[in-house]
Amino acid sequence: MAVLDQLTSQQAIELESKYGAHNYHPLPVVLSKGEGVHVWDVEGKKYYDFLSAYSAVNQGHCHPRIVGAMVEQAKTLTLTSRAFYNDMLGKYEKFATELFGFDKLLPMNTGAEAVETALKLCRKWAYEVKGINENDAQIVVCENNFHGRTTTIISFSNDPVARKNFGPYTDGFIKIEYDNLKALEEVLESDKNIAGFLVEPIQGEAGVYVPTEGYLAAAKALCVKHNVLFIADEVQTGIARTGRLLATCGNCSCGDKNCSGEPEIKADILILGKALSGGAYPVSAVLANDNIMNVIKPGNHGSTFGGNPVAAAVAIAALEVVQEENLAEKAYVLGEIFRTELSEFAKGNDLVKSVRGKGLLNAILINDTEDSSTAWDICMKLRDNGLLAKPTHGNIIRFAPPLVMTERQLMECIDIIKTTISDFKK
Ligand code: IF1
Repeated sequence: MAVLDQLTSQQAIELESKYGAHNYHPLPVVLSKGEGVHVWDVEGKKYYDFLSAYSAVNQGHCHPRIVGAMVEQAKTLTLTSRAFYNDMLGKYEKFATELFGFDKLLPMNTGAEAVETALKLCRKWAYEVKGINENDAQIVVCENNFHGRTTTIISFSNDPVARKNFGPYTDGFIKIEYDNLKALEEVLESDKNIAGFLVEPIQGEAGVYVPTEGYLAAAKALCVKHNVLFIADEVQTGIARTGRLLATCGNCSCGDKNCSGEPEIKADILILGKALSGGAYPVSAVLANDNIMNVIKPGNHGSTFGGNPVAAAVAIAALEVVQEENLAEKAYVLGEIFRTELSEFAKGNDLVKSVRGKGLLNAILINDTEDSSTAWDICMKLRDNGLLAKPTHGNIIRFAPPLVMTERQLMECIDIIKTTISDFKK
């Protein structure tokens, strides 16, 4: 068999199983093509994608505008390293900082790298601006967080699967309950060495856990009171997914009318990834104002690929698509329809306990024990019926389609989901 011969699904799965590390347990479907809200497997079967590569493909698969920008730039200049300037990075930094309302951007590649960057930035600020004694800084994080896979990040995870036997762990993190203001207040009042509070506006891995209304704004106010940096990990919630440009966005300059009425919860440090490139390329970023970002000096931090011209071109195009196609607005409207329809359905179906989410980041809770395979088995049936979704911890199914979906397509998908669950036999 030549290396690039066309494979069957079974052959592709066998190759990965034999030659690849077993760090994933994918749904058995082998994809070879994507366009908009659809993906196709190697046998040519077409599916609706309800994962969107964990919310990276918000702009839809292979968006021609984004791919066009990538190809054009790839033919011109791909990488200079940051040892030299390139003529795309500054344009991207200006565009993105103006859009999100920050003075500066630090470019990285993956979400975890951007989280690491934010943690380093927060600590350095704590020593050099806030005046915490060296090595004493603490960063408050939430239970059931997911921020990535590096050694430091898993040090403050409480998922045993992600953590066990990867120690020794990095110090300097205090874990409190998510969505618990009292817990945050207590820790901020009892410890003078707190530099930052790192939080996901909606906890994705924990099963699309939406905090109580007002929690984030009140948490931010507590941070302001105690001179602690509010660090928003919007790697997953960011870039229109939850029906606003950012989940922490309020009456800002993004032009999104669904923001009005909601308070803006302006992060001190904003972490973006995933959809910043529309899934075409690994692009992540940390944004902050000068009083924070200026603690970073040459040599303190960097990355060979971070800020490369292809990444810059791709990110500009990806953000332009979000604006021009009103993706925040679409996610808002479609999300309302999705939750209304499925909540109604859940009332008459024993298998679905409830539906939750914001915009097009939603999940249904399956009525079964946490360790049963029901959610997985339903996802297999959904696959058979042409819709791809993935179960997450504790019998929850996440539904996060690309935001470029039409209302008609969404109704068709809701129909597939309802029929599949109605017909499901344990
Ligand atoms: C995997 C979940 C999603 C993230 C937040 C940082 C990162 C992520 C809030 C790191 C990444 C992913 C990675 C993915 C599974 C996944 C995920 F199920 F674990 F929770 F999206 F829902 N901050 N999330 O959600 O970004 O380094 O991966 O670019 O396979 O591990 P990354």
